[in-house]
Amino acid sequence: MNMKMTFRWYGEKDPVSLSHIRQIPCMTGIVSAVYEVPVGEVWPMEKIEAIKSAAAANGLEFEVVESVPVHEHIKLGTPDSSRLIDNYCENVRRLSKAGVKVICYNFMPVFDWLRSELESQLPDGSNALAYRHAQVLAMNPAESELSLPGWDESYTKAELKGLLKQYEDLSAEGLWNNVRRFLEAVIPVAEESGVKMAIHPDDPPWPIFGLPRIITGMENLDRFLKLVDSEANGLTFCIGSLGAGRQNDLPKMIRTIGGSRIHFAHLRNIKLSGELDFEESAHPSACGSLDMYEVVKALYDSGFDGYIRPDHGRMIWGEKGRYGYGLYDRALGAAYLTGLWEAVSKAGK
Ligand SMILES: [Mn+2]
Repeated sequence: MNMKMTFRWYGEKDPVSLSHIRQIPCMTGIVSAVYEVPVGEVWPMEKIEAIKSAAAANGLEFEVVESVPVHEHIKLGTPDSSRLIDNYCENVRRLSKAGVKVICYNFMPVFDWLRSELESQLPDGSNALAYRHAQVLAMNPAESELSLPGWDESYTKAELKGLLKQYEDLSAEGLWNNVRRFLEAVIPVAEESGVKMAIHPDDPPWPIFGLPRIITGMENLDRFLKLVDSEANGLTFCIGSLGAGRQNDLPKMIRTIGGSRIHFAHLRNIKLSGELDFEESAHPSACGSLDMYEVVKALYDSGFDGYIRPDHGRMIWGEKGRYGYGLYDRALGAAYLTGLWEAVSKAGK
């Protein structure tokens, strides 16, 4: 079985260069996206090809996209969503033409992943992202200045308020209906194109700011996979997201779902500090609350042959950069995960 180790790259503006990424041992490729096109529009082929060429010039593949964002109107199911879903399908076709095999996306209303602190100090002097529920409850989502990598920043405050208002009438069941409509259109195109769709779980896996969240745990993942029962309808198994929910037994979930529906794994560790509080930690099991060995073993035993990437890292050694997406700690994470995979796969022979 062939796991491929990959690394997220935010394009030419990313302070982490491809020439540095290629020096991480056993790195096979990058995970990236076209960032300059507004959400909902079709990505120009030359922009997709440019990422591929830049990666190839550094000996790296570009087989995983994270993300092709889903327009809010698709999640809301507004009348123009059919046109937006058509555009989404066209992006799947174009990415397939450029050799992309897996597309990661999420279905979280308005806000992507959420943390309350961007530079939480750890005892060793490094800093990391943290989520403290009491701080989140105190935030006003329409006024907050918080911004995290990957968020759609194109909304003005007034538009954001309008969007939050539109969501007031959408229940969790409404969101389920809209994700089913999305899958029923996109998955057949993915099948034809040889692309695997891999939804990212909600992070954290519970509702925030009164907005519904549904990709949260075993029962809902099972329901999601059955909406369109195809290998092309799969998961990004992000353990830092799912693992924040104490009820989620990650190795058991991986074994239940099976490797054929997990196309991409985000492997990082978190330290649970309260019922709904956690901070991000270094990747090794000893540094956080998640058993990374058992997760990797469950992936291996389930026949997983997709892509793995280290996920958010701490900021260490004085590095400045995108929160969670510096070079050094993610590179340490990649090396650790490569070692775990080697150990598990050699023991499994
Ligand atoms: Mn993730």
